[in-house]
Amino acid sequence: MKYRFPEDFWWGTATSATQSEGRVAGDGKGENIWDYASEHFTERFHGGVGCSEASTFYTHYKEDIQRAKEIGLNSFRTSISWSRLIPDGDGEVNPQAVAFYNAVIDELQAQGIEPFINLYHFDMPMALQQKGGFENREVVDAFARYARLCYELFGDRVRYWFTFNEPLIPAEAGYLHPRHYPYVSDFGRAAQVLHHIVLAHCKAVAAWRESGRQGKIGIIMDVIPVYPRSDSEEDLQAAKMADLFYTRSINEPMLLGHYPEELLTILKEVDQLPQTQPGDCELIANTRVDLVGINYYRPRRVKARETPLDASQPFVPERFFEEYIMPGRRMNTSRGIEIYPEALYDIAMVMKNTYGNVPWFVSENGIGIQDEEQFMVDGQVQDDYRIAFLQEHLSYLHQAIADGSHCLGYHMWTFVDCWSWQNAYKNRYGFYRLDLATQQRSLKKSGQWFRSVIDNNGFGEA
Ligand code: IFM
Repeated sequence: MKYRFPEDFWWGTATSATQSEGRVAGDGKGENIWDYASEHFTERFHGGVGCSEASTFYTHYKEDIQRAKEIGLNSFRTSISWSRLIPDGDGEVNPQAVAFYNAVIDELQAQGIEPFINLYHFDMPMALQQKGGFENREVVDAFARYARLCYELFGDRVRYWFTFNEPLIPAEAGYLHPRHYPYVSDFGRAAQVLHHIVLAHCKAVAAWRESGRQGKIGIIMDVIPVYPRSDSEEDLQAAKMADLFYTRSINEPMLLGHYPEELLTILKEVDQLPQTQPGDCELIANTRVDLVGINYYRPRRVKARETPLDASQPFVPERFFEEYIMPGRRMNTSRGIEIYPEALYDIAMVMKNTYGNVPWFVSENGIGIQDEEQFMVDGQVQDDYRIAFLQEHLSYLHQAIADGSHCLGYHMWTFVDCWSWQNAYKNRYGFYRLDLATQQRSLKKSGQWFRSVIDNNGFGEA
């Protein structure tokens, strides 16, 4: 076998509550920002399709977990919906949610699949958003209470916990470059939200440690590695700034225990520092995770700005760089993003050399394709492009492991085609095709291929 992976490698998939569960009348779930936005900002979703139409995991979890077993997954990540468990975010617990998550966890375990459970995947309860969401420091404590409750209810069986998925995104997409509710565009507010998310993470980690339970606590980071157009001083500086604002700003507090000094200096100069309280820095400095998930989809290519942004305009990090469209780049045209598997090796080396070779795994990687039904032959999507994508990414990951990076697994986004935050069901990512009209699932060719990879713990002729 050309690419054989370490013993006990995690082969799995990832999804999230809002993107997969769906809602059922009388389920006791409270509204979150996505339920609200789906109803009030329909035009922001592809085809006007909101999250209530997510792929019915709430009612089909048993069959879906059986399917996961059939393709051999040994681990499966999803999230708990905060507003399903605690409808107003900080009050009474919804017993139906407790029963549902218990059933999911028990079923995964019965099938020999390790549940990886994340606490926050972009889904602020609406009642707390009305109080300011993560802009309001009180919500940090509400999150810590929610985390503690999850550990008490499910921590006897769940051994792998994650506090946040892509913690930069709720700040960036909600408050800077508006794609998520509340659709704000204000760097200072985004910085405040980000700081409170960092604190919420720290408090949830502390609550886990205090629980004294066996298991690991981690975080799932979204990494978009930055590449400069050239080796010129100006392009290198542009890349440094993009990396500082969009990667190091969150990776360093979460993984190294402090914000980058250069970032704080710039934010002070442009008068955009968030409000902090005594003790915040110590809390961040004293928090460490056991495990890191890395979501990787695409690189970011930048160059020095050719058209300066007016300094009198509201501050945005793009003041220091602009996107570089590299000639000949390989694109996934459905999503309009570059395909660059080599970056997975580069990320793995950063995990090894910058982040102390902390144990990590690929927690998301995948390819969203539009109109996949065009590749259907005899009822099966022949997604050879997805197999090629997997092969390429896994081969770079394999090399990185051989070169000493402490990677423990690979989770594909996603299992059954699920709802996306803006694109709804436009681009499909799953190993299983979802027929939206009937909710039927059918295995794609890539799912069959992944099964063979798991069976052999690797792939390729030697
Ligand atoms: O759907 C998202 C997921 O929620 C977070 N990471 C990227 C995925 C694909 O766009």
